[in-house]
Amino acid sequence: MATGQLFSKTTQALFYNYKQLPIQRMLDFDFLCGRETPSVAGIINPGSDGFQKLFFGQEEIAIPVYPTIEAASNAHPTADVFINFASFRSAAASSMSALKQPTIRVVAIIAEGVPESDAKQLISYARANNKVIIGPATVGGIQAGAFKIGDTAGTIDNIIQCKLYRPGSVGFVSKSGGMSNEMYNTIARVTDGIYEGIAIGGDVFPGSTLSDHILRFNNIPQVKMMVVLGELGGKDEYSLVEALKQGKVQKPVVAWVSGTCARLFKSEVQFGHAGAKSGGELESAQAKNQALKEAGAIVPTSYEALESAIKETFDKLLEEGKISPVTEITPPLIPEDLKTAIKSGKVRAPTHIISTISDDRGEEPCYAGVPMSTIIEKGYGVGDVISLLWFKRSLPRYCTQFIEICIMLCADHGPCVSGAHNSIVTARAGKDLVSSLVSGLLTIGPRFGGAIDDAARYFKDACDRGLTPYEFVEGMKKKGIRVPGIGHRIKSRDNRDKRVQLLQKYAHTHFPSVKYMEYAVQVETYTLSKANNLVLNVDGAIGSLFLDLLSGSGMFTKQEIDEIVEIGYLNGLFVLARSIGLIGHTFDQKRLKQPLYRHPWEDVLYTK
Ligand code: Q5B
Repeated sequence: MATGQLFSKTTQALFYNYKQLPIQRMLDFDFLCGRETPSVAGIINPGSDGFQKLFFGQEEIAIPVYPTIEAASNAHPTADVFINFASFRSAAASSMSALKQPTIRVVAIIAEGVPESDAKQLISYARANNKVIIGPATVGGIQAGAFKIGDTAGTIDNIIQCKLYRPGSVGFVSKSGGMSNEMYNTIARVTDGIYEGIAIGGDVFPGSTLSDHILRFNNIPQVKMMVVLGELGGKDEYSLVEALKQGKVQKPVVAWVSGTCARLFKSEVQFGHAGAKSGGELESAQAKNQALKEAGAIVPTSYEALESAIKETFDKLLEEGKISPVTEITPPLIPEDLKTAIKSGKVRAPTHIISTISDDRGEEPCYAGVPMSTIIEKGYGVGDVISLLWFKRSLPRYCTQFIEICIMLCADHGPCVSGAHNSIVTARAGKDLVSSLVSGLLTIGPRFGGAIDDAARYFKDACDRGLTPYEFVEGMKKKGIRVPGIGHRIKSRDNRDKRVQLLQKYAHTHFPSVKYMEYAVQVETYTLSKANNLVLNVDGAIGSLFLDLLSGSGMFTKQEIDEIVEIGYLNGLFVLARSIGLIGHTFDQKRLKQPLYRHPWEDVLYTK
């Protein structure tokens, strides 16, 4: 392993796999330390690219995302740390690929369960190429006030409590990531704090060892003493014993190997880590503690005594003048996330949208308060769903059936009408379903299919005001307005629209009153006296009958009826219904593999 510093206040990393929380924690730590640049230069999210928005203090920044490790390394040649959040299945391959990048110097592997044979290969490649691996099965490491790997040291509160936002004098290395959090706290209490802390991970074959890091700390002038937390199992601690014996470590080392309780068990014990199992006597915590002590490390009598051993060692260095007091600083406040602040009741924020018809937040979606399961179990139809989502209430069955009849009757009216024609031409131009559908829908308006609302408005106004059909039609003529709901291109007195007749028949049978429809028929009688094709059309029939439904059902107040008519709900019925036909025409053209449509010259009058 290279001697000395692994990280600095300008170190940048490439982060493998997009994990929002650990990346945000790194950036929050950066802000706390007063870093000028974010410590994450780029994110590798295999197969995708673009940007991810994250916070750097109060500012939102866009961190670039790359599909490959090569692309990220090429784009960020100064980012020399690779933080690998791949799962154990792909961690080895991605780590090897990172080690092979000339720009990458340190690889941290977070995944647990990396196969030992893969770990050995990674280690031998790293050693041969003078690179450093931290992990696998690690939380990572931290250089106080400078750089932090992923979730190391936990929450921002913990980091502040452990004073990790500024450097102290203690180099710390442990196997366990969880215990390192505990130790950061202990060290902060009894010393001037951590300079650097590394968790090497609990696997049998760690990428870098306890002694690798102790020897490195020994070369860092700012580190004045070291703390080591080993654990039973394996022989890693003995390389530290050797280094101590050979006098390679000149700074005081306080060490403890945990797992002394293993002897209380009759059989072999496996602790949390893959490497933490009581093997032979040599691998026991007692033997390792003894060997470390004999080699010159300061080894307390128990874990409980570790804190005072660290304190005594630190105080001695202080007395000897080997440590100058740290200048305390107040770290900046990390702005709280809005979501967290709202959850804790500290702030309130206005919403941007108000919705009253549906709710998808619970166990099942609700339409106007009616759960989806009720809709299915009670056999609701499309008419019921429309009444819930459009009118926000459950209408009587005869009303919802009327809605369904409207939808069925208006679903299509052949290929020659405006909407179908447009959809057909669009589909034949090779456009997709949505484009073809929308192209057809856009023809719906005052002349074609979209006269229902106006028909309802004008019939209601005229009927409520008691105008005779003559007064109404002639009044409209004076204003230059065609009566909406009257007239048809192919239907006439002698060729009545069957749809209108069916709707009228249904209403006569089921509606308590058909006052508005009768008024529309009187208007039709008058317009037919003017021209044969001025029949009550399907828009006029639906418009007038819906007025009867609204006023006769007893489900709407007068004010609500006025609002429905004013807003204009009823063209929605034609839009919804005709979508069915337009989609059908689109599929039909595609199925028939129809070529691009071109209108024939003969059908155009070319004139000047
Ligand atoms: N005149 C529908 O007109 C059409 C008059 C009128 C007074 C009227 C026309 C109209 C109102 C809008 C309406 C819905 C454009 C129709 C639908 C769905 C569909 C479609 C399908 C489907 C037809 C000839 C003479 C002129 C006009 C006068 C015409 N309408 N006067 N009130 N309403 N209606 N739309 O045949 O004196 O000669 O100048 O605008 O309700 O869209 O199947 O095709 O399911 O897809 O082109 O059913 O009636 O008649 O324009 O040549 O007029 O009658 O002023 O008088 P036409 P024009 P004048 S249902």
